[in-house]
Amino acid sequence: MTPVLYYLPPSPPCRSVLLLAKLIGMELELKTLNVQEGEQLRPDFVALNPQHTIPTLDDHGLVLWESRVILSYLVSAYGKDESLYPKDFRSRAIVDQRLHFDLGTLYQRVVDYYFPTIMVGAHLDQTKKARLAEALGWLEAMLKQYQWAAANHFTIADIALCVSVSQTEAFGFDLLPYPRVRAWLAKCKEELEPYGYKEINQAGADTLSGLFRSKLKQ
Ligand SMILES: N[C@@H](CCC(=O)N[C@@H](CS)C(=O)NCC(=O)O)C(=O)O
Repeated sequence: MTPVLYYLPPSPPCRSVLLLAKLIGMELELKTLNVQEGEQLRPDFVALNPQHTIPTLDDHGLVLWESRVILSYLVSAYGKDESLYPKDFRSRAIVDQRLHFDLGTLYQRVVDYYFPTIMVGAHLDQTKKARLAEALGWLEAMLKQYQWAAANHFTIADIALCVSVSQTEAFGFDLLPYPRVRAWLAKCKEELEPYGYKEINQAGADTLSGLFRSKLKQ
């Protein structure tokens, strides 16, 4: 049986899972859950994932949510080799650090700055903008270490971070002060191009950005 993914195309964490599935060449049975219409609150879905977030993966009764955990699980379960999520514990620790940085800091600051406008048309908050700029500065410093975000080869940290930074770019955030981030983002786009980058990630980023801009005008 094919693993089931509950998702919505423009959702950034869902996009990272879709990109990885294409990259490792695995099938997913996609079930759309429209969180803008509250479908995630359906009792059958809450019974599966009490936190009612997408993406949620159901792999033969193993139910996982939190996109970065889904990424590492899918590489372990379905990846052809370990390079995307190295088994060596020192190498893996760096990938995990970048994934946690994305979850708790970078992507969180993207959400904090942009989502109040998307959700309720709130004005943009300059303090939150400065916090996002600070997080991008930290990523800029991290990118000095390796050729990619967490190693000298492409890993799942690049996928998660690429979704966050490309969303920031689509929202129109000024990335000029971060030359390493811009060069790395261009490399990620090239790397993921054969795996549906435009259809999966750019299209979703543009949809969310369109929503943001429409709310900004109101
Ligand atoms: N940290 C989570 C975030 C998941 C998340 O918040 N997803 C949103 C859609 S982008 C959602 O499910 N919202 C509906 C809800 O929380 O009820 C991840 O990376 O999977």
